[in-house]
Formats: sequence, C-alpha cells, structure tokens
Amino acid sequence: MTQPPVRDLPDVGELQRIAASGGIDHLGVAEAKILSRTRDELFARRDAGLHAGMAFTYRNPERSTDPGRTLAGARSVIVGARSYVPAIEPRRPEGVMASVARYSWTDHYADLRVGLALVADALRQAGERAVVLADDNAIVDREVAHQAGLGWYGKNANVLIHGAGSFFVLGCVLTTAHYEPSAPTPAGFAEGCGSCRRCIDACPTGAIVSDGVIDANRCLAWVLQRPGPVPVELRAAVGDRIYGCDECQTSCPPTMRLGQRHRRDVPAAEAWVDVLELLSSSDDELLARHGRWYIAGRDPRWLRRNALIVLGNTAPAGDPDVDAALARYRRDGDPILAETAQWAHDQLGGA
Ligand code: B12
Ligand code: SF4
Ligand code: SF4
Repeated sequence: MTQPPVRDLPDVGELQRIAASGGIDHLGVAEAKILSRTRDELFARRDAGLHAGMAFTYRNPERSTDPGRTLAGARSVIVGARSYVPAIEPRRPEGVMASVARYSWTDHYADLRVGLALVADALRQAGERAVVLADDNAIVDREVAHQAGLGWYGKNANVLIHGAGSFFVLGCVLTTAHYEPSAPTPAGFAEGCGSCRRCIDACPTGAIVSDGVIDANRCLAWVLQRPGPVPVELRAAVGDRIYGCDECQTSCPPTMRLGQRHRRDVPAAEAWVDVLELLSSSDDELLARHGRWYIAGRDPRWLRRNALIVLGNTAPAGDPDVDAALARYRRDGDPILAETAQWAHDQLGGA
C-alpha cells in the first residue's frame, strides 16, 4: 500500500548514502524494463539443457525478466552490491575439513537485504512503492546490475564491479519512483578481460563452455546443490568443497587485486566444515547449522553425500575414524549415500 509522503524523494546521491549506511558498497539505477536479451538466454540455455534442471530464474523466465510482474508500475530498479571479502582470512582448522565458498561464509544476503530495506523505506516515506529483491527468483540480479552500470560480465559470467572485482552479492529495490538510469557500462561483455582466460583454464570441470556461459551440469556450485548422485567423473574435481566453488574468482586477477578495497568484518565466518562431525550429526542438527544454504528439498542427505566425496578425495588413508564413518555409510539404507561411501572407500585404497 502506498503511504502518504512524509519526505521528499531522495536523489541518487542520498540513496547511495542511505545504502552505504546499511553496508552496501556500490549502488546504481536501471530502468525497470523487460530484460529481453536475458529472457532469450534463459530460454536458449534451458532448451540446450545448460540449466541442468535448475528452477530459480529458469522456472518462469517471463517473470524473472520483467520487474513489472513483481511490482506493477515499477519505473526504476535501484541495484546494490555488497562485498564479501573478509578483513581476516579464516584459518583452516586441523582435521578433515571441507571448504565453503566465500559468498556463504556468513549470511551475506541477509546483510544485503538490511541495506536495501533502508533504501526501500526512504522511497516509501516519499510516497512511492518499493519491493526488495536479493537472490530472489523474481529478477535476474546480474543483468540489472549490469544495466545499472555497476560492472561488466567477465568470461566467468560473474559481474565484476568497476574497480572492485566480483566478490559481491547483488540485490535490488524495484520502485515506482522515477530516476535517471546510471550511465551504462560500455559494451560490458568481457571487455575488461582482454586476452585473459584464467578462469576458463582454472575451472576444475571445464564448466565455462564459452565466454560468459556456464554449463550448470558441470558447475560444482550446482553439482553440490542439486539432488541425486554426483556423477562419478566429477567427484575428483569436487576436491574438498562441500558448498559452492570459488575457483573462477580466486583465479581472476582483477577480482583478487581489487577485491581488497572492500574488506569487511565477517564475524564467525563459516569457511570450513568438520567432515566427520557432519557425518555423525542428525538431520535437525544439520539443518540448524546449514539451513540457510540452498539444499535441494532441504534434505540433509545431500550434505552427507558431499561430505562423503570430500572424505574420498582428501582423508588420510587408514584413519580409524574415517574408516568407521565410511563403514557405517556403506551399510546405509540410502542407496545414494551407500554407493558414494563405497566410492570414497575405494578411493582411499579400500581395505
Ligand atoms: C542460477 C544461479 C546460479 C547457477 C547458474 C549460474 C549461471 N551462470 O547462470 C549456479 C548454481 C551454477 C550458480 C553458481 C554461482 N553463483 Co549464482 N545465481 C544464480 C541465480 C539464482 C540466477 C542466475 C541466472 O538467472 N542465470 C541465467 C543466465 C542466463 O545468466 P548468466 O549466466 O548471468 O548469463 C549472462 C551472461 O552470459 C551475459 N552474456 C551474454 N552474452 C555474453 C557474452 C560474453 C562475452 C560475456 C562475457 C557475457 C555475456 O548475459 C547473460 C544473460 O544476462 C542468481 C540470482 C538471481 N536471482 O539472479 C545467482 C547469482 C548469479 N549467483 C551468484 C554467485 C555469487 C554464484 C557463485 C559465485 C557461488 C559460488 N561461489 O559457488 C557461482 C558462480 C558460478 C559462475 N561462474 O557463474 C551471484 C553473482 C554475483 C556476481 N558478482 O556476479 C548471484 C547474482 C546471486 C546474488 N544475488 O548475489 N548460480
Ligand atoms: S564456480 Fe567452479 S565449477 Fe563453476 S564455473 Fe566457476 S570454477 Fe567452474
Ligand atoms: S579470470 Fe580473466 S578472463 Fe576470467 S573473468 Fe577474470 S579477467 Fe576475465
């Protein structure tokens, strides 16, 4: 519902200050129009099977590329980017540890929403309607960030924020307020990459199938989230990862160099997960600890599946605790977990 205005419409500079007070590092404005090119890409990639069964923005591309479907009368999209580069790199603890991708070391999306909510409140106080979206299937975040001039698409498909790299989560406020769009990023496709192709070479599974195009069937971020067994040919590439993959960003020179400009405190960063502890935890414990992650069907068996692969890839052979965990899971009533445990056991030279 529209409120009677209690303040003037803030200008973009003021929106930037409001957003910055809520921890948003970069802000830009795009026109609220249909994202036609992205819509075509979503359909084309879905037809080609590159979405690998993902729903998210692929479930309803007409909706996820039309701001007006979420907010009737939307005129502007205020896009915010929040860095997730930690001030202090967490130390890897002793033991068999699985790694978590940086964007998930804490709930950065919740922090981003706090900043965006401040912007939305200011717009509502000026009598406008405003809806906050952050990692929501209702809009394709990278494309509105790109249109708002915040950055360019790297060959790894991430949006690299000008002068700051890609370690950013993105979100936006759809609003009925009218703002002049920010200056667009010139060209914007891999322009800053030049002849570099480090991310393509570094990807452990060859998932970057052409510049800016990811085959989700092979992208470890989705391989570790999706339900079902992990294809055997991808298991070694999983390495020690349990959730997400950072390889195409940690290999990216501008992201690693420029990301240092926006370091922030990440209290209680959850960068590592103790694999044996995970494998002996109950469903309730796992959901309490990791429930903010995207886990298909909120079913903790997929975390256990990933943990078993990490054991097979990284555990010391002959460790009695590892052997006991694998022996237990090889007898598990869940055929996917039993098969994955058997695979891990064989990897470790299976006595
Ligand atoms: C589905 C999804 C995934 C899928 C598929 C990724 C993908 N590339 O589509 C999976 C699970 C694999 C995934 C992985 C990751 N994701 Co994700 N994901 C999403 C989600 C929900 C939708 C993305 C989408 O709609 N893609 C559709 C396709 C069509 O878009 P696209 O790949 O960006 O394609 C564009 C480019 O190809 C470009 N383009 C067109 N022509 C050309 C030509 C050239 C030369 C180039 C370079 C580009 C280019 O235009 C296309 C369309 O706009 C968004 C959140 C949201 N609501 O938007 C987050 C989001 C994209 N993910 C994000 C993150 C952080 C990640 C990971 C880094 C997480 C991790 N560490 O594991 C990885 C990175 C993998 C990668 N290299 O892309 C961030 C990205 C932030 C940023 N700075 O770019 C987002 C925006 C979430 C957020 N709100 O912050 N993700
Ligand atoms: S997230 Fe990992 S698997 Fe996916 S494209 Fe990047 S490097 Fe490849
Ligand atoms: S690694 Fe190189 S090619 Fe890949 S996104 Fe970064 S600059 Fe571009």
